[in-house]
Amino acid sequence: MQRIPIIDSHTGGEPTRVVLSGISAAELETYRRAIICEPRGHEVIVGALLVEPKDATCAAGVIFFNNVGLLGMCGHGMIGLIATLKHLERISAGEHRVETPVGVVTAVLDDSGSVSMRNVPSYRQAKGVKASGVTGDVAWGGNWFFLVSDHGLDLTLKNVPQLTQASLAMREAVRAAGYPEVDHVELFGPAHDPANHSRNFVLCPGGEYDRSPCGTGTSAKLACLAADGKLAAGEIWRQESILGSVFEGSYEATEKGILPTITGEAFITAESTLVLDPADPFRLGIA
Ligand code: PYC
Repeated sequence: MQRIPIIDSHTGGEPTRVVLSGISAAELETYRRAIICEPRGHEVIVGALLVEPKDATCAAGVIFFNNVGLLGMCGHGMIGLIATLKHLERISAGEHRVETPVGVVTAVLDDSGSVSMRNVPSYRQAKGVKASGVTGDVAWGGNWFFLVSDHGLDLTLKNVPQLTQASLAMREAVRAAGYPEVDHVELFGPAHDPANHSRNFVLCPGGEYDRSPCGTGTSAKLACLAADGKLAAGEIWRQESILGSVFEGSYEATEKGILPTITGEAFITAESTLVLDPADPFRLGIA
């Protein structure tokens, strides 16, 4: 039997599965589906493999992954990772640097449990891109997004199948329009709670939707708002998810774009060990 210890959490409804040990970065592709997919998991889970950081000033290194591959960064996952390290008593309240494949992220863990993570530099790549009957922006927030407001769809849970289909068509069209790097689509609409500025629906690379407001997606949104002069540095943007969970975002201006800070909270849901039985035909997951 092979054993992989994990801690599960969720951030605004979106699950994170932190892999504590048992596999190396080189083995991740072999075990990625075993950790994320059925029969042990579910396509929506984002995995976070703890690795030794190259940068000695970092408390940890992490590689995020999902049902279809690796993620550059993951905002809800970073908040889940910090909550997990706190749960394990490996860190306490204060500032912690974490190395990701796309750069170092600084996370501040508050005594209350909330986490503010200063993300990698974010920027808008293109404005007013036409794709599949809509017009949107292409932006980087640690992952690549196509951000669309003029979609005419209701951002409600009962509409998830329709939102997913429409977002998949937009993704195909924006890639064909010259942005093959885009793997997330983010639709915006009016917030349901007047305390928030906007509601979103985020299609993830594997066809699932983000239950949280998406940390990298909110970073990409802040980059577009900053580029349009619609949000000043330091001003708070409250982004509501399709579930109604909220991330607070703000940014510092830099020469190349913005440095976003995203605040949210994660809750531990399980301490567990995955078991891979060599006799199990589905031990590596159902792809
Ligand atoms: O929070 O950045 C995020 C994220 C990306 C994919 C799922 N969540």
